[in-house]
Amino acid sequence: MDHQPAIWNQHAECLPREQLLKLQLQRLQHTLHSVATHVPCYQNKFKNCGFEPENLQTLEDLGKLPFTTKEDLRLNYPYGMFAVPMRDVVRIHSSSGTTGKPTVVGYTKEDIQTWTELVARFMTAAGVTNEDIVHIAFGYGLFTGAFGLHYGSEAIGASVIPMSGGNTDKQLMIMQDYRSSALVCTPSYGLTLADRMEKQGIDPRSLALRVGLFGAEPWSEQMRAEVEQRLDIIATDNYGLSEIMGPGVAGECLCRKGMHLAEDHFIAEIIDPDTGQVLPKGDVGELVLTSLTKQAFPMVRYRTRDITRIDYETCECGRTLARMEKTRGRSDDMLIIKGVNVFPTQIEEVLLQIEGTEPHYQLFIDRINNVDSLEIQIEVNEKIFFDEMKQQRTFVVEAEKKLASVLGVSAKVKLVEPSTIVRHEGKAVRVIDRRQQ
Ligand code: DLL
Repeated sequence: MDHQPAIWNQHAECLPREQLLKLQLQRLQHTLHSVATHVPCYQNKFKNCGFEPENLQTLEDLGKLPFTTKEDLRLNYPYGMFAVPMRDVVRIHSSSGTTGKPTVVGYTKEDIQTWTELVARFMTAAGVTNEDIVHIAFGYGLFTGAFGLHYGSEAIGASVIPMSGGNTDKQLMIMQDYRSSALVCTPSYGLTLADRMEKQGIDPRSLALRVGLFGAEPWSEQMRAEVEQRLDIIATDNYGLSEIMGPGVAGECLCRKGMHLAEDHFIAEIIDPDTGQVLPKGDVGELVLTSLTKQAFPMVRYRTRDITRIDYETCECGRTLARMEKTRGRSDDMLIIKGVNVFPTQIEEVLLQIEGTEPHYQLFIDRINNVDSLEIQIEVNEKIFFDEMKQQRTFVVEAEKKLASVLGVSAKVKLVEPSTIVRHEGKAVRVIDRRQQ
């Protein structure tokens, strides 16, 4: 490594493992007490397996507790999983749920401080300093991406440009004029910016941009190489999910050999997604996370559905925190389209509300000029299919509007004749993902 950046919190990020495990156990006991006292969902879960927080003597005992899933969050919508009264909650964010209702998460003042600290950590690890001008091109709103990186940047003392998403030409103008040096967005939006720059004849070397902090969607090493070459930057990866906090759960240092997990705030387990068994260290499986310091929305053994592997070797950068590999997919059917989480079941629900559609549909996902596109082919009844063009058009526009409002991402609707979507004997093949990450 030719460049050794500062460490944001040397003590926490380089703790000897023995001390880290001790700290995890203390914090875990505290978290279990909190949820057992304040969250009925956990009270029931613990009662059903005869568990009392006092019984937890070692970190391994955590493996005896039941998992928490998105379904639990759905059943307790909106605030049922909160462990503090609303007067202590200072922020609410949310992300897509498996059905119509989103997942709602909350933060206390201290939770926001922890979040800020953890984002500042991985941004520092990626080389961001108070000299940087951080250009945030995530959408500000219920999504955790923009606010998370915003607070982290401010804590570092960098100058933040809260640009928000979209409006690519304006992004480029600001990037040129304001001399943005660190770019924050999804990797695919990074490539969209590169495309537009090429079209406008902007030479990336004429910009001040030097580093990119990309996250919120899966991307490959090939894609990283392309982003780096076309934007003339160093591209780093960071991972998180709303249920656990948002960005800040894990992030790469400049060695870029996996994302350092904030293990002093979360316990990571890898399980076999089919059996739920905890797998030995170093195996590939589904990541399960338990929060250790969160107050408003603690999570015990949350199934992230992300498939990965964890490396416990100390990194060349000196951090002792374990590193998670780039995710290798999901153990459920969630899709990430333009950085937005989409479940096929959400689409099904919308279609069920539209008269004239059959319960047969297929999603085609492509990446055209580095932008994800979603086409939904829907079987409709004969009447609609053979309707006048104008009526058909109205139908399509209505369906697209409804889908966009529920999914948070636009989709092109194509109507197909009854019985044209291939029927499979086993599971229906609903998703044809033609993107190459
Ligand atoms: O995407 C939080 C985030 C924002 C992370 C900005 C990083 C940067 P959700 O919208 O709840 O939260 O989506 C979480 O996105 O379970 C993964 O499947 C996927 N994901 C997030 N980061 C990465 C990444 C935010 N670096 C879901 N690589 C997660 C691959 C990622 N997948």
